[in-house]
Amino acid sequence: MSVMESLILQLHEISAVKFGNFKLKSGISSPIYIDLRLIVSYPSLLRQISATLISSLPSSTRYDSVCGVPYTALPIATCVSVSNDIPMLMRRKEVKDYGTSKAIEGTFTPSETCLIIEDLVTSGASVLETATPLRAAGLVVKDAVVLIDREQGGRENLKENGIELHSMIKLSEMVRILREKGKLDEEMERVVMKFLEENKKVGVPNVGIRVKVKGLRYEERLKLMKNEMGKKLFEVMAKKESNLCLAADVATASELLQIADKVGPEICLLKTHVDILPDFTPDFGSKLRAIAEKHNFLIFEDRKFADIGNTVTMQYEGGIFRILDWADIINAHIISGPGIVDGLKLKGLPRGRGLLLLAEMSSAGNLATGEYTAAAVKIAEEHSDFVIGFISVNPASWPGAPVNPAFIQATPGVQMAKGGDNLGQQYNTPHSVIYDRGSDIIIVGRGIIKAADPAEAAHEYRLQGWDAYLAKCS
Ligand code: S5P
Repeated sequence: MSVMESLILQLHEISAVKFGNFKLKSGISSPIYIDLRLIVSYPSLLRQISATLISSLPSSTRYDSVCGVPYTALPIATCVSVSNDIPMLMRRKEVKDYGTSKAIEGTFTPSETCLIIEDLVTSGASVLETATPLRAAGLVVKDAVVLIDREQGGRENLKENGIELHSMIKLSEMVRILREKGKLDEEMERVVMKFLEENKKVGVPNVGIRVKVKGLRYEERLKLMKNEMGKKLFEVMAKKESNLCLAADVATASELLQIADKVGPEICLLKTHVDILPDFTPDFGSKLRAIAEKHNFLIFEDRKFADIGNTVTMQYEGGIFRILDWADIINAHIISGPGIVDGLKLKGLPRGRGLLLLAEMSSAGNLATGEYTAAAVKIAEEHSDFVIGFISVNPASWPGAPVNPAFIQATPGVQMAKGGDNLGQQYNTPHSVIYDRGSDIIIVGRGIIKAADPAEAAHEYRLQGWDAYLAKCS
């Protein structure tokens, strides 16, 4: 008899798996009932389950710690931790709103990988409820291992959220083995299999499953950020109570300097498109920097570099604009691959600069979606000394969401009302961008520049952006 068969028989023996007619929590009646809470009373079985769970993982699975989904999987995770000498983390089911108000107990370093352990997966929702706060604390969650997979869409839902589900046993296999061992008759097997088949939701993933967690404050996230300019941006945001970036797309350099001075007190960041300024002169950078220092904001040249590494080093440093000399932050597409980041980093990192990667775009029909967005996240993780975050639109919807909180999300396409322009731009409100879509910085252009009083409009955007941030943190 295989180890698996023996485990299944033991689970049946202790009545952790029962056949009959049961009313489930959801109200439906089921011919099969599984209650794995009982296993704590059978230490030998608990030990065998824990060992088999770990040995059922592909050998390529890497993790620094384990975390059980409360409560049933907690003893299993503890057992795995103790017998394999792997540190364990605990997720609080009820986050205390006092004291340390920690969602995750245990010691860890952000960007370490945590394996989730669960007893039974149906839709995958409870695994996500544990993955989300782990991710929000800066941990990487890529795999979950489960004792029994009910095959009701959990695998697909988790995949949608960037988590691979490894199951020790699928429920249909379990039923088949118990039938083979004479633990249920043919009629009951038929009834159970029919029930499982009818309740199968495989292939119809419930992509709506998302879990919202309290956001970390900038002061906390600053500690996770590796790049000095990124730290400085968090500092400015916290100090000025502003997550507003002005997209200063005005007609001339002199107009730009004027609006920078007027709107300066409201913003954490000022974004330029230096190549649209007909009156650009080499002292533009130093003039803008003086205003930035006066009002304590950072300068972001929205150059959207896109070429190979070698070319962008020259575009960044040279030409008429000499962007490297005056822009604190730049951005790049990742269409050319990670070499672009290496190239920009070569010049930018020694000067203390930071880079945002374009992971998504705000314009209708753009191609920066799905795997492209995921590739941007991967490149960012690999270059977190230089990359400070992303240009994004809806980071809360990304497969690995929430994204590593070390990274800053900056979102264009923001106005007071949803809508768009007639060239494909699409707008969302400050609240929806920060609160619902999980971004950090609202990038506002025409909403401010075209307002009758840009400084007053900027003030209003700042208050709305800040309120949404506070709401997210509470
Ligand atoms: O996907 C993007 C990326 C950027 S950086 N969509 C954008 O609109 N932007 C920039 O944000 C764009 O170049 C412009 O400077 C600003 C949006 O301006 P608005 O006037 O539509 O608010």
